Amino acid sequence: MIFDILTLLPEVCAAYVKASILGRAQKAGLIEVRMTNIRDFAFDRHRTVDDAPYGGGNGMVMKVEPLVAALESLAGNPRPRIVLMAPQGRPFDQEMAAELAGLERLVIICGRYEGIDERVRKLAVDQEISLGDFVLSGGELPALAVVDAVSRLIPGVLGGECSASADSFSDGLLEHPHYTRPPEFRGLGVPEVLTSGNHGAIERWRRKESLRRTLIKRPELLEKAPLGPEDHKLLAEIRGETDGAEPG
Ligand code: 9D3
Repeated sequence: MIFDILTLLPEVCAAYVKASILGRAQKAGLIEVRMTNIRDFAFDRHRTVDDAPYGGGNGMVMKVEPLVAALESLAGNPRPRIVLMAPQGRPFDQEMAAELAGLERLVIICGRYEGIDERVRKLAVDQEISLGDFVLSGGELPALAVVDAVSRLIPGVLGGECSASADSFSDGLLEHPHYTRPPEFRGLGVPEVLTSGNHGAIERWRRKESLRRTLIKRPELLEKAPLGPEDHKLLAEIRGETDGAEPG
């Protein structure tokens, strides 16, 4: 899969790609993450990419011409999907990641300043994606989050150590607690079942703790999660227990 990130901070994006699992995936030829510097498509002597808003007001707006020229520099047949990272977009989730992972190419526009000229949206943008309801300084971190989440779903990107389908959220639940050595730390031990060697009991415990965490921290996820009869039994057990010790 080929990702094109249109940004005013290509070095920031490149550094993350290089230092992360994405760099390995790129070396292995599984993905390609390309950066386009929007400023390279500015047309004046000062390489201007922003301007004051029509109608007045604070802040600057990203100009339409450099952005559209940058988009048009990315040849593509068929035309790739073009998404804009924007606070008013649809909140990103694992389902969107899975849908995007089915594409051969994805173009991601990162905004800076107060926003982009609305005509970019009208002319070129297929989809707007937000990372959530908080204010960042630009779309670069969200774009990298999308590239990361989508890449993890491409076969081979996770080096077999764990498949993305075993991840939290792929089954709609939060993950169970994890433990590794030492067996005791500052008076805190490890649940006995995990050292019992009883793999059936371990699986049952993990499923139950996944359900417990989801019930306590993100109860709304339980409504969408595909639950079986065994899960409902475990949930009934959990609801019958007095000790629900999980930090919110
Ligand atoms: C004072 C500025 N804004 C009103 C709250 C508008 C605004 C414009 C541009 C706010 C943030 C930004 C830059 N953010 C993004 O480009 C962005 C973003 C985000 O800020 N939060 C969550 N997801 C995203 S995706 C892109």
